[in-house]
Amino acid sequence: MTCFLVAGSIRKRALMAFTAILTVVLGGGVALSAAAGGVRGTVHFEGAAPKLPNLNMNSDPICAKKHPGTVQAQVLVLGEGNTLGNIFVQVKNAPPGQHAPPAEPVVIDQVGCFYKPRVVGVLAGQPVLFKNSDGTLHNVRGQPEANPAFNLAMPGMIREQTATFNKPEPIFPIKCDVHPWMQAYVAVMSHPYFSVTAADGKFSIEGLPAGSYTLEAWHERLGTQTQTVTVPASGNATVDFAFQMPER
Ligand SMILES: [Cu+2]
Repeated sequence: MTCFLVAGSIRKRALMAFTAILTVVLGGGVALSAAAGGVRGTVHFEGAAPKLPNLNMNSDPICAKKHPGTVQAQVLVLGEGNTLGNIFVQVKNAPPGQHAPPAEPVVIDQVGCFYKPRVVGVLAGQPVLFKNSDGTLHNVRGQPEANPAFNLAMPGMIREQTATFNKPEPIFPIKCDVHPWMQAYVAVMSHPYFSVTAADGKFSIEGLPAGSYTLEAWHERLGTQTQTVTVPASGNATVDFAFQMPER
C-alpha cells in the first residue's frame, strides 16, 4: 500500500513535471511567435556641442566636496562621437495588452547632488525608490498632472523614500529645492515598450509583434522627434535619431 502510494506519487510528480515542461515549451513557442522582434538604434547630437556651464555647489559644502574639480551641468550628456544620452524612446502606438507593474522598483539615487539616473521610465503602479547616498538634505518634489503632486523630504539620515504613480502620464520633472541644479524626469507608462539611452546613445525596445510603429524620442531641451518603423516577423528593425540645438 505504501509502495503503491509512493509509486503513485512519483508518477504524479513525473506527470506534473512533464506538464510543466510542456507548458514552458508551448508557452515559450507562443511568446516567440507573438513577440518576435524589436527596435534598436543610436541617438546622436548633430552640430557643434554647446559648452555646458560649470555648476557652483558652494551653497552646500557636502555637495561641493564630492566634486573636487569643476562640475558641469548635466543637461547634455554626450558620449564618444557625440552620441546622446538621456533620450527617452517609446512606442506611441503600443500593441494592445495589459502589463502588470513589476514589484521591483525603479531606483533613482541622489549621488554627488545629482539624480542618477536623470531620466527613467516606470510602469504605472511600479514603485520608484529614491535613495539618498549623499548624507545631506535633499527633497524630491514632483508635480505630475495625472498623479498626485508629491514632496519627499530626505534629510541626510533618510536614505530611502518610495513613490508610486498609478496613472500613466507623459514625462514630468522632479526637482530638489535645496540644490536648484538637480533635475530628473519620470515617464509613467502603460506598457513596457520604452528605453532610455545611456551616453553611448543606444536604445533597445524588445518584445514587439511584427507591425508598423511610431517611435518617439524625447530630450529635455532638444525637443521631441518621431519616426515610423516596421518591425519584421523576426529580428529587429533599426532606427537612428539625430538631435540638433533648437533654433532660437
Ligand atoms: Cu538636493
